[in-house]
Amino acid sequence: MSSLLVPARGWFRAPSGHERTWIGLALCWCLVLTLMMPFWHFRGKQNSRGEAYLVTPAGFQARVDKFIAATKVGEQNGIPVVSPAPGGDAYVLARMWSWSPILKLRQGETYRVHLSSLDLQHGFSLQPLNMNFQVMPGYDHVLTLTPTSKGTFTIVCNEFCGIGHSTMIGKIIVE
Ligand SMILES: [Cu+2]
Repeated sequence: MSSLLVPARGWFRAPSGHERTWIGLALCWCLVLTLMMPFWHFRGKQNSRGEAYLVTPAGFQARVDKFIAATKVGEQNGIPVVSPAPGGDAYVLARMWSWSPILKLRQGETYRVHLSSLDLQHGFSLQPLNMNFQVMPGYDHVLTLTPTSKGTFTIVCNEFCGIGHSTMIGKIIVE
């Protein structure tokens, strides 16, 4: 019952001793993490430069269709596999609930990877590297990307986008 009652006057005791130390440490760590966000923006090699352009979903779809027609080398589970030219443009289109096409890239080459969505907001999360970018309808977000290791990388959607969200899985293959 006591939790339903107003606490007695004078209940507050200012932190002291070890409690004060721990609050101080936690506060300092909050400040360090806050400063690391802008720091990694400039220092890290894993960040987007924020290059983005306005695009209509239909316009983006048309560019992706053209890209797939020009670079298709195969198909996996009905999703086209493409091999874009090193140094050139590549496209990944998000929609409920798939990523298309599957990119086949070469290690050490640089690509301009365009990301956009046909319907609503999705999250491009490249695993196991854990690189994360927002994918918005109406925006062509360009990542300048140079794969440094070979293998198969999975793209998972990390913005909840409906009933099929957890099955929204794409792929980038680096050879
Ligand atoms: Cu999604």
